[in-house]
Amino acid sequence: MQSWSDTALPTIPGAGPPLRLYDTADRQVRPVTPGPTATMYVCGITPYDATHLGHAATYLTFDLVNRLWRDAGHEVHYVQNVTDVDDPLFERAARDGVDWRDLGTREINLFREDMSALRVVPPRDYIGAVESVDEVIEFVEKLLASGAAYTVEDAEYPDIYFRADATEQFGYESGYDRATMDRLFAERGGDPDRPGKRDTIDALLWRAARPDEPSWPAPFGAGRPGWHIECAAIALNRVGPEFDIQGGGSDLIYPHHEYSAAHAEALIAGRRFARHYVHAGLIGLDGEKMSKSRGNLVLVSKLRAAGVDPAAIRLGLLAGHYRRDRMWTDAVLADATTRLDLWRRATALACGPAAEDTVARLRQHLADDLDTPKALAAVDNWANQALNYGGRDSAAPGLITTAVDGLLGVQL
Ligand code: 5CA
Ligand code: ZN
Repeated sequence: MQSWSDTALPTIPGAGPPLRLYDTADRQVRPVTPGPTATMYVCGITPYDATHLGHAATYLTFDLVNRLWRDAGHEVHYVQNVTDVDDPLFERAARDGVDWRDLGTREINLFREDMSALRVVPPRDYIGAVESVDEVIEFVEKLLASGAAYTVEDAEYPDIYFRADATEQFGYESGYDRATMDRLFAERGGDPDRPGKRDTIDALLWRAARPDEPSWPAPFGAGRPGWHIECAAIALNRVGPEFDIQGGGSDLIYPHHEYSAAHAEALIAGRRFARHYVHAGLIGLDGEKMSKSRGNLVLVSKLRAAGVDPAAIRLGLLAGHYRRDRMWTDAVLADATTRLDLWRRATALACGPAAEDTVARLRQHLADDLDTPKALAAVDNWANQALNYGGRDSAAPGLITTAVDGLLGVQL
């Protein structure tokens, strides 16, 4: 499906150190080592409601990765999905008396507008689950043929499941013990009590057709894709095994990314699905997790409609480190607005202190596991110097404007 409008990236003089990121699977910060074309897959939205600041924070995190790679001269093959067939969509559509496809289309359009306003560099491939059903069918066939998948004995609804023990390394991505897996599997959309499963944590690959649910014909029986196989198929078919980064919020560490990796790895024996598994911390509101089910969402579109500058939203979300769970509060937005004003006043000056060193530090901090608090502080420092003590470099305000635009996506 169509992505959103592209954002032109300026060329920034100089170069920075190579990017290092924390890998959830290996539990350490280590270098990301892309080839000439860097590859990234980030889990996209389930479009039954508007983009909130938690989604935005996750996409901004990976937007920084994209910008750093481009700054380092890489081409970037960035893929993102849209889970446009799933229970929450049907439930919301039924509640509101609309067609689930229309609901999805509406929310995807709003998401595109939000991403464009936030100046998030669009993915090259933006792929809906509906568009990728054929790919999923092919994968399920192969998993059935190899014995990694099985059909439950249920004449009415012969659902297909994936054996959690199909790959030896299962569990390496999250590193969770069995008790934690059991708990999170039940909490995050799994069905441990489904009769006929060999193991309670075997995950759904193909849900046999039910009345009043959309379904697609398949050689193993009509139905619709499970969640994890959708991302496994879309990623593997576009960026292949051992792509550089699999990304998403930390709520996806288990089961979603564990099973996406396991499904794929059952098909690509011996190779790892992604080289780095990178997870953004969760954004909450005033002490509570922000989620659709709790109804405490701060929507990007609402903030925009209220006249909040998208650059201030970016700065507010980047003020905390991406891996930390953090709150969105009025104070976060007020601080971001003050900072934006500081940067704008300083870069509007005709001259300032030399900026090369600040740009070097900006690149260094970002390359160090996206240390945005330090990166923003380096720019604050330059801006305060410029405003308080002046400077004679007439190129400096322009250089800062370009670097902040290219690396942080903040337009001054
Ligand atoms: N469609 C699936 C992924 S395949 C899904 O999780 N959709 S979602 O709409 O629930 O979330 C979209 C993205 O935002 C995911 O990467 C998710 O991890 C992330 N996300 C959701 N809630 C938050 C939050 N409160 N803070 C940070 N990121 C979040
Ligand atoms: Zn996903």
